[in-house]
Amino acid sequence: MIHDKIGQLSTHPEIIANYDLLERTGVWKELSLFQDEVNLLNELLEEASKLFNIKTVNELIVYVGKKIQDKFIPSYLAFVIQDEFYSEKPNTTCFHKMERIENIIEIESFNPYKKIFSLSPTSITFEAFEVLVDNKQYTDVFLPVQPKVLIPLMGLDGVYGFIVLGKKVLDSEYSKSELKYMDCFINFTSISLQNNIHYRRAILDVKTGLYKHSFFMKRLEEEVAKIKRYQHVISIMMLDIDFFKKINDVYGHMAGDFILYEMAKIIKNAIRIEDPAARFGGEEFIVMLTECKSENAKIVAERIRTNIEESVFHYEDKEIKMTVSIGISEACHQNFHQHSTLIMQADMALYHSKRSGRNQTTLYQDIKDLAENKP
Ligand code: GH3
Ligand code: MG
Ligand code: MG
Repeated sequence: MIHDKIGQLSTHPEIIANYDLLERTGVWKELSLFQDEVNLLNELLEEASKLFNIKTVNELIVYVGKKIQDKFIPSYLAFVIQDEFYSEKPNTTCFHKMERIENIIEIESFNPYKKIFSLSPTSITFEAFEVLVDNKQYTDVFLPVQPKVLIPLMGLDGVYGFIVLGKKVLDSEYSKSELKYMDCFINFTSISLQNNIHYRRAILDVKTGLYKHSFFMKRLEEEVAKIKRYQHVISIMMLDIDFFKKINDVYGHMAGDFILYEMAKIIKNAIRIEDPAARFGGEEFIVMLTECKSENAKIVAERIRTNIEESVFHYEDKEIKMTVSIGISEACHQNFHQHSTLIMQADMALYHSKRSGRNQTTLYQDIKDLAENKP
């Protein structure tokens, strides 16, 4: 390494004999600056390989937050990131004195900041930012974190977010070299963030934030393969919104999309975090409940169904009521089914719910004989 070479050279007898000359001509100083730069680049390369291996946005925020705080000791630090692409409201994470704190920055929409950083995609002091934006509504929101510098997180798609550095604990200014280091470090952070966001976009449905059909099917196949080997049991819940077409016809497609998003929220809130839920098709959802027999899946399904039935969806000035029909199938060690059969059975149960008047849950088990006797 260059660093080691400089170290070895400095002990060479001829160099020691001419030390004064090297000192007077400034060669030593230049070499030590060069050495510092090499050290910094090595540190950044190490950081890059760590950053690129981080799997989630949350882990990335925690890692980068710790690094920045260790190195620069800002009083406050905030991350504003729009990773939930189906919502305009960005996610904000704040730190104070090395600790994560409750959010103290309230931003309703990321769009104005997206426009500002698209025009000026580099780090900027807060004072310059205030002049550039010239609208207190968009700048005063940062005052609780005593902002000094804002650094955008840029990617192929434009701005994904930005970091707000609060003033230093010791109140000194950020030096040029600190800001230069930060720029490189944040460039790597942006690439990692971009990878994370694009991966999520590849597997999540844009209108609901639930998994896409393709990702769900892969997970289902994997889980089905484990059933026999590990004596697992899984249930599949298929949901279809009742008379959804009417919503589009009466209130328009945007109202329909809003209902899809709200339904997805209700479904997600009712299931365990490890159980994948997906948008199966237009207004159909599917959930895989792992280690869950169909009787227990029915309890979850009924919770979702009644929650939807009792909800009033407020879209603009309209109050909309909805219901869903649900079908459930189960596979276990003794009663094994391939994933395609499981889906077909959940589908049959769902259509039984539809035919029997909608707004109800059916277990495939309960209609099995009926279904098997069908021509
Ligand atoms: P049923 O109770 O029998 O399920 O009736 P339904 O009206 O829900 O069923 P149908 O299959 O006739 O209509 C589904 C509708 O879902 C038709 C289509 O316009 C709508 N749809 C599908 N995808 C989307 C979407 O992404 N957004 C909106 N707004 N509507 C969608
Ligand atoms: Mg349908
Ligand atoms: Mg429907």
